[in-house]
Amino acid sequence: MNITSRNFLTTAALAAFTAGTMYSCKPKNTSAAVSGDAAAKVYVAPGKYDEFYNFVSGGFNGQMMVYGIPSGRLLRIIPVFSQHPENGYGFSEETKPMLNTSHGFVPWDDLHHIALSTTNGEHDGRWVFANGNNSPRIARVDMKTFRTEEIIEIPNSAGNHSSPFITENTEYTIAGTRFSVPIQGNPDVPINTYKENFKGTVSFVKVDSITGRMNIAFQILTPGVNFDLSRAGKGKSHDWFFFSCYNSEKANTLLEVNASAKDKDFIMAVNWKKAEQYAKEGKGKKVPAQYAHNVYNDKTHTATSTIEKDVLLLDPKDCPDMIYFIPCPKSPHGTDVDPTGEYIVGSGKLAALIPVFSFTKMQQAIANKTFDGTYDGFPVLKYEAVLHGEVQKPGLGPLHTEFDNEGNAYTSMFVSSEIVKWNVKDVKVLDRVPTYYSIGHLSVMGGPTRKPYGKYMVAYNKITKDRYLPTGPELAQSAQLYDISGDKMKMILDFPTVGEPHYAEAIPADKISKNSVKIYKIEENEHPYATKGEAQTKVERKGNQVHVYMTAIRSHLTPDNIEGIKLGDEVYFHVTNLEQDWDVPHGFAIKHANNAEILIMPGETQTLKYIADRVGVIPYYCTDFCSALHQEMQGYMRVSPAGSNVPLTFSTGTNLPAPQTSTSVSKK
Ligand code: RUQ
Ligand code: CUA
Repeated sequence: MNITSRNFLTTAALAAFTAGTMYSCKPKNTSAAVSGDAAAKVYVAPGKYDEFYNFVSGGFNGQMMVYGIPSGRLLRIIPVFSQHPENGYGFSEETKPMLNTSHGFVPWDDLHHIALSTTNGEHDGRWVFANGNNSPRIARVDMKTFRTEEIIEIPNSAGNHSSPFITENTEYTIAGTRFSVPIQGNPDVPINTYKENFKGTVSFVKVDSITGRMNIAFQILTPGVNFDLSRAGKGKSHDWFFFSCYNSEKANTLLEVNASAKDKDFIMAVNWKKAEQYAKEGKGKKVPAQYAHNVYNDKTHTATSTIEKDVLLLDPKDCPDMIYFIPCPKSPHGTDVDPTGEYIVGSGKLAALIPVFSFTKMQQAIANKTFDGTYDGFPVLKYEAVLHGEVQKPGLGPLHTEFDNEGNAYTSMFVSSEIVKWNVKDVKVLDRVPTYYSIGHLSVMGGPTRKPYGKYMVAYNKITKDRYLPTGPELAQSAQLYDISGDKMKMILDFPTVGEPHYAEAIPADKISKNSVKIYKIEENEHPYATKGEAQTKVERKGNQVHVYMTAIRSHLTPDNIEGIKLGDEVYFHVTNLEQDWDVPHGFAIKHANNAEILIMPGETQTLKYIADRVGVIPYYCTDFCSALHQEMQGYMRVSPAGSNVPLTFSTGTNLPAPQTSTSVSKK
């Protein structure tokens, strides 16, 4: 390619990216895209279940959504990195620590990618990992409870985009920094000293095979590029991890031009088995770092946050034969490994073709030292020597590739708004379908595993424009479902999503549904403020803190009359839901509380904090319509002036203040 034509492609593609309005490439006739039997294929009759759970990232809403496939019905929003007033996540005293970081409480993040845990490269139905892109974090959701159980912050990282992809047996979940920054040493350097002072890292977070507990095993210091995405090897490539990187130019300004100057960037191949061994042999260095590690305990129903103080850093200079760079055309976004583990696909956002690399050839090139110079001291493998083939004229703006169970690949094309199906072996294009519009990620059922289920594929689109009824300037993003069981891909459903979906993964329903937790056993509740029966309800004062040990059961809160609260008191309502029946949560809200409600599951205890900032009688009530007498499920708290001598009392049903006991007497 000569300079002029290369520049032309770059400029045109860039214009389309920045403006997002390259309509000449967009499919025009949207109504003709759905065939006659589409409705029957996605119809899940009322009362019937979907075939797949689909875990979808929420992007800038910071949450994870669960949809049923093929119906497209939204089943659940799982709060992960953002506070969720609907159930009190991040508002209750128990869940606030989940959002703690080394920078304090951070109630939001940008969640891009999902990784379902696997054993031998196949879904095992245990955990869902998710990345926090902005304040670098990885979260783990338990598939038994659909709750976020753990969040670990990633130090020495600035934008955790290349994450939380996992190795075949979920040995590790990884985190590659999107932004390179000054790491270690003095961080206060001029920005234009990028080339000398900025570095990247990729982190390997160990996942305990029994409990799922995460711990940063080691970080690897890398050249100051931008890491975009990554995938672990499979089968024969099991020991390797592949990271796409752009900005190998190391630009620190106007990246849309300056990070697109070179013809090729890289896929960085890391032999993580070697890295693991080097770490074990003491090749790494413990460096000071501050990061939060937050864990939710299902027995105490409470999260704790611990600030960790150091991390093991591997400098590749001390670790030979661990990292190789594979040249990859034009700012690769996705790098994806096929089910056999032999083929590695690089999707260069600005490239006019899709390169497919061979793991076998890569191993030969390493053995024979078929190098094409070095990058920052790392051997660069010769492009032609590791290339299996190139998909010619696939479309414009390739982003991500997924695989089916029949040797086919599906690549999303952002600029030309389409999905292109091609054969992995002979790299021939087989079919293409439009998406509406500007697809980002796509998800084939089981696509990243060793045994994809195929059958359906979902496109996650960035722009909806005319797809749904207008809703003012802000429109929903869209997902589109395709039937991929035949030779031709067929669109069968179009549904709006919550937030901006990036990656998603689907898993057959029965791998999860049979293990779903229905209640928390009240006798196993180890919450320090649990109240396991109405007889144990009480109100205790400790200085200006008042602890209300409250219970909820259809259809009353105990106690429902509380007096003796003083202006300025901090009142903690520890509400235990005494129900032991599936799907009977109770909610708790108190007028003017400066947070949200709490929604308490059967057998669980949750705490809402209330600052008594006004004198008066303050109502509280159950927020979840739990019974015919739900509207009666309410109570009053009396707040008196600071110096008042109204005694601390509580009652339910007696219409009298309860007799004062030693524990409930106000001590002055
Ligand atoms: S991204 S649309 Cu995964 Cu953040 Cu590709
Ligand atoms: Cu409990 Cu409504």
